[in-house]
Amino acid sequence: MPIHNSDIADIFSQIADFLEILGDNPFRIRAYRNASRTVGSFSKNISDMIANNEDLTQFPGIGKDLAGKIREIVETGTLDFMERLRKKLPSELIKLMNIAGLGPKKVAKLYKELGITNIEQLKKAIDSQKIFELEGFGEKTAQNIIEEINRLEQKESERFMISAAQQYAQSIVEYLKKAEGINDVSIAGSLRRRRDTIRDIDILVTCENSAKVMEHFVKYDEIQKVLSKGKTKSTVLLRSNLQVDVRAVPQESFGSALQYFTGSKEHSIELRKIAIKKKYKLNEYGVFSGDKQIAGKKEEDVYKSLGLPYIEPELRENRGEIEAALNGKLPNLITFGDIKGDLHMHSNYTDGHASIAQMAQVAKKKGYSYIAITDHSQHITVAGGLKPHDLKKQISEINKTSVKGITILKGSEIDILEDGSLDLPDEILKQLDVRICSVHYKFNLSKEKQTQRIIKAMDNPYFNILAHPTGRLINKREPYDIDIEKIMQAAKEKNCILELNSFPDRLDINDIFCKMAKDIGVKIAINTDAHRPGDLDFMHFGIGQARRGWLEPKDVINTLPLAQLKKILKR
Ligand code: DGT
Ligand code: CA
Ligand code: ZN
Repeated sequence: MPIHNSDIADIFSQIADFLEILGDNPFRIRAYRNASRTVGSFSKNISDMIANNEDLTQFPGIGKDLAGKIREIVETGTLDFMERLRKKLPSELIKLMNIAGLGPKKVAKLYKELGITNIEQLKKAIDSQKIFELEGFGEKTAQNIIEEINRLEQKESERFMISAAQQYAQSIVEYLKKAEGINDVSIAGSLRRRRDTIRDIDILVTCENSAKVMEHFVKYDEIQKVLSKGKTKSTVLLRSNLQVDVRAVPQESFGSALQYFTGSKEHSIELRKIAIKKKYKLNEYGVFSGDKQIAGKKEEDVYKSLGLPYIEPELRENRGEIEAALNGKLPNLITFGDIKGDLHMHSNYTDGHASIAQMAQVAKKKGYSYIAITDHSQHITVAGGLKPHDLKKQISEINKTSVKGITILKGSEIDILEDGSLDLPDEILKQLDVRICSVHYKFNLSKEKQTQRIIKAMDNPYFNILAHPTGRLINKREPYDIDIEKIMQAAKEKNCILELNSFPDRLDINDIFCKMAKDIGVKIAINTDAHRPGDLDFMHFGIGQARRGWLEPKDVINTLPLAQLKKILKR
């Protein structure tokens, strides 16, 4: 495994930190800090020099002892001395050093003078004001520590919706592209895998001079705080509290770095097992046979070298994709281009903000050949739900409206009432092309009752699509208690469809349930539930999630041409 100069520098600086906490001799501590600096600013690749048997002691600042330690790091990837020091310290204590503003000196003081080894004890010491007894700990430091602890704790729990993360990431990508000497800029991590929520944004770049790119990055004007800035990696906190990591990687390692930092970790671990079987080494720098890099520049080649076809990022969750790849059974994932129409949207007849014709025009520009207008039914008064009489008016307006090149289907989003009946009489339901049915109240029924309520609704022959089937609102509301598998089985038997609602705070059903639906054989409609023309763009989030759920065009009804779609909607 190639060890970079910065890895060696990190180990020496880690040792200095440990020694400092342990109260070691200041000269020794300084020697390790200097060594870290010397190695970090070295212009040649030390791993290569050692491979060529060059004598390191010919360089200023590197004595025999240090040269020996460097050799040990290059050969083993770590240093026994560091590992031994690490064992002497409580592991929680090492975490304390992650609190920005608490360097090793301060952590050492807390440990030695107050016996503090973890965050809980640190909080107590601040509450009881005991911390002020220590030299160098004033009101301001305490304030900073508290803020930083809160931020770290919040960060553990808080995940951003993909829509927000995507927007922030996109503008940072644009900004990074303006840096001098920049080559590639790519999003990695959970955002590239299109997860519904994102903890932090990972971005990779290749460039001529990474220090300059980092300099440029930390000047981005949305930044609240620069958490760390190095030559090849920087981490910042945006004003929105979203954390962004940018890493510069060598061009010849770009593909493997992209693979590694796209993850998921579980997927990469499985890949590494395959590499080991082939007697290769796989890491973020490349695929290696002995010391020779056999792949790494391109992501495709990383997979190829392991005997695998390319695996799309959305599938990389270790949910069977590697086995499928080995057996030539990867799904032919759906793309936005497969979508022929959107079957769930609202107009200004209810809580939407645009006219029927406006929605149709924007949909037409997306290349769709049909849409369905599905305004709410009467029960949901807060959304201005339509009484049969109003819906009839809408039906006749749709009959009269024509937008060239796109068919407007007559639909409704009908409440499923508590007893499992539908909120509109059959007499009007039968005049519609598409009926979307949803649960909008009484979320707290027992699992059995809620499941029965929905299954009973499907007995109505006009029931087409179960909208946002679990009712979750990301970060706001848990799904209601239902037996989703039973509902899917019922839907399959009765030729009903489940929706994948693409609204970013819903993304309902989720990726796991998409795959379950596919396995059960129940069809999906990927809809936006747009309330304004711009919302029609949410289709991309739905597509990302559908891909995470292994969906193919044939699993999704709104990939069908209109005539075939109509047949399916007839049940
Ligand atoms: P997130 O940020 O929680 O939404 O999810 P990710 O997947 O973006 O996770 P993150 O940001 O912690 O790390 C980004 C990627 O880096 C992750 O998907 C895989 C890779 N990675 C991070 N830590 C490890 C590790 O310990 N082992 C391996 N193999 N990969 C890792
Ligand atoms: Ca991440
Ligand atoms: Zn709706």
